[in-house]
Amino acid sequence: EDGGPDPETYCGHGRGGMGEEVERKEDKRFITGRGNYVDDIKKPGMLHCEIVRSPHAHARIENIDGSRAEAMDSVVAVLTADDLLEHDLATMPTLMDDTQDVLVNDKVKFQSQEVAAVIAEDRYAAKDGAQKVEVEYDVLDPVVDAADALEKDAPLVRDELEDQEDNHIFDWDTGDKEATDAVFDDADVTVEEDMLYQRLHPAPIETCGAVADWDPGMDKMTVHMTSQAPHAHRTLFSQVSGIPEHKVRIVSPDVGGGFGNKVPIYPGYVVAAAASYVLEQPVKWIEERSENIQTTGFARDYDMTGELAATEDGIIEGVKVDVLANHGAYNAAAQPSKFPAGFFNIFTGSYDIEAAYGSLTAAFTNTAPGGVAYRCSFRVTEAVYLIERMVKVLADELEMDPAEIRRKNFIPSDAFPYESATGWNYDSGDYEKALDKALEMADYDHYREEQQRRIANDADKLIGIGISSFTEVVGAGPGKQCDIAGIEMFDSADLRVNPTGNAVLRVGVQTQGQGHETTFAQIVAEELGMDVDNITVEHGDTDTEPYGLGTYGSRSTPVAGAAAAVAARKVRDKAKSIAANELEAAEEDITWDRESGEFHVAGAPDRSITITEIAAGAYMNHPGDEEPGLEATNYYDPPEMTYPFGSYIVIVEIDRETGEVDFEKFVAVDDCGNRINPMIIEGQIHGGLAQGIGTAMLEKVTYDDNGNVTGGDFMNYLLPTANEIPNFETGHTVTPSPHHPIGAKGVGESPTVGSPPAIVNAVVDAMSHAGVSHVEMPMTPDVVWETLDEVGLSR
Ligand code: PCD
Repeated sequence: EDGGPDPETYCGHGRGGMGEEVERKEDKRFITGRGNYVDDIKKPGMLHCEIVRSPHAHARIENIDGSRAEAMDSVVAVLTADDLLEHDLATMPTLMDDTQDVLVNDKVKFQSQEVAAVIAEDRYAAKDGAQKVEVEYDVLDPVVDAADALEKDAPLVRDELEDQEDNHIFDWDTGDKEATDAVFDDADVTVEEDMLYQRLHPAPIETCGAVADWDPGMDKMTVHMTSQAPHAHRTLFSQVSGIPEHKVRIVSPDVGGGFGNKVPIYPGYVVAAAASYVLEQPVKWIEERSENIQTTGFARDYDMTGELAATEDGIIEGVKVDVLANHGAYNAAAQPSKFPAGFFNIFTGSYDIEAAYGSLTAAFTNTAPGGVAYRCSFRVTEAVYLIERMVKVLADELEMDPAEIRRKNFIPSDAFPYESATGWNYDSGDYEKALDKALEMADYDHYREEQQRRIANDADKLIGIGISSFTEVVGAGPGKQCDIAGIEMFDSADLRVNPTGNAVLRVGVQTQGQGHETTFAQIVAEELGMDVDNITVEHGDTDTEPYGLGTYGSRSTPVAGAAAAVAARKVRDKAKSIAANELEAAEEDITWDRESGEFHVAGAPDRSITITEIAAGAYMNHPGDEEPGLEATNYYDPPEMTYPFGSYIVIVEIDRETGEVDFEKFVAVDDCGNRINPMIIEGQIHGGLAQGIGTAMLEKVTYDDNGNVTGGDFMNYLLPTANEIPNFETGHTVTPSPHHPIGAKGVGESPTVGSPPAIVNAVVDAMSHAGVSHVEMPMTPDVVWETLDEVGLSR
């Protein structure tokens, strides 16, 4: 009756349940301009906050003079670290146990760091005021590169920390070094490649912002803010401010994209709250684009060396990786506490590899803090890039077809649940099936022939074919393994059915565009036999929603989605007893029919009752031995994570004269287990592939030697536009998660995780006959042309 992971049970039944392409409920307000974002919040007497930022990457503050700003008519206050110190708000904890200045107290550690704040009656005055704040700096030599930062005489970024004598943050390792070394010693073949996963920025359309409103009458702080994790932020806010948690309300209204950027707490939020507390008026802080790129959580910046050991016929026996991670000026990477390198140790990927060893060193530099999980379940993206690139390097070394070598090494579909060499428990997978489907969709053999033909004819345009057969790990908890700042990563759902037969589902996760108002309603529709239009999904208000850890790491479906299904089943159980009462039958004799969504007396299908009639019964004629009402709550701690996977095939054409790369074909086959809404999934894939293309072809946050951000705006940090995005051909296979109540896995991040190696593999593939083994991202035309030129392929 419970459906469980068996995909055959689900078919939506015309009520908008599982698997139906229900139109997104939230789009009505989005496309009619009725969205409600933080900057839409306007409160009576609201003031505006502008942050004064350091032009230097590394400098001691000698003096701050705010008098010229304070003298302006509409400027209400100028705040510095001294003012915050009075309220014990000058620093805040990061999500990785470090302490970050809210406003710089002594030493600036990265360009554009927060130095002072100007509060004014309108935004223009605040901006004008900020320009009038005079700060004297004693400029110091910065260090921006992680390798340089670990040199002996490097400038010390964190001299305020006791016992910190260099820029080293931590060393981490995983796997069995000895066993892996032994495999490498005996191997027929070994390959090695250096690759940088460059610094990226998540760059959501909506920047970060907050409206803080301290109510001295209620002793209550309400903060509307751009949050991917409202409850976790409430707990942290309470800890930082000392305001008891039940007197803090975080509201995350509509969020214009998160992508991991809205998981950390930023100084701007705290400044707005502090200002509202001191001035007893609401204070709004909204970031500009360049402030968002230059100061809020960046992603990646992993400098990796990968190695594979294999037999002559291409069986991979061992993998090794060494990483140098640039964490910026603070350790604020926002990983689950016990995972300093996130889930990077999934780097054995989709392959059954005997031995694996990984090591990593993290360093402080004079750059913005970060290392957030940008469309990435905590460093999975870096791990997938590493292994999928290395498999291509090995295939070239052995002159084997990259599809063939993958097939040889896949974890076989009957080996699940599978434990990897670094200790991950994969729930389910059928990697060969997804690859076969992608090969067919891509017309692989044809393009291989075409590639050879072009080489033979010395054609002006080369063909390259890239494959990535990735596996992800998404859906953190389990609580025993995963926590954020000590709070276990469970999630929650609270379902209340009204007397008239419709329902409200409240969840602890927070949508940022993913369509939860639709898909979560579909889960309930499926499990209760209710029409999807009769279910409203609420999120993002800590005063009303059950506690949850928020949306990132593609965890909403695996964790809160499971909670929603379990809550609905609890309601269904209670509904049975009401049905028995209404139908004057014994409860044991009541069965629920998934297809009709009705409850009936076993053996007498005509004696049936709908969930709407039951809802009325629950309030108007409840059975004597039950409480009135019809509702249930579930806090779901997943037994394991889920492991979505897929195979992507990218076919590029490279112009030997200009180095320009054109996408000839882009095939993406995904498997996220049972699918709730195929149309929403398709949208997720399209968006994520676009971000993968940005990663591979265009995006990089760059710094000069003085620590100036040279890629800190959209003129220099290039996002892909419709012009750069090809037509995607998507496909899917369905391998349900055996432990998820509805057999679903996450999918939101798969395309961004899986596509960059496929794209790089394609570009390399076009030139590998001439000896190219790697091209660094972003593969702009100049980078590609230089590579062509080095191997004598340029025109
Ligand atoms: N689904 C379905 N089915 C399945 C799965 C899934 O249907 N099987 C769907 C759901 O329900 C939703 C979606 O799809 O609606 C997604 O999901 P998931 O995978 O679970 O995820 P989530 O949690 O919800 O979300 C998250 C993600 C992330 S993570 C990111 S980045 C991104 C993505 O999501 N972001 C975003 N996507 C998106 N979209 C949009 N529009 N926006 C945004 O912002 Mo991180 O970690 O944060 O970095």
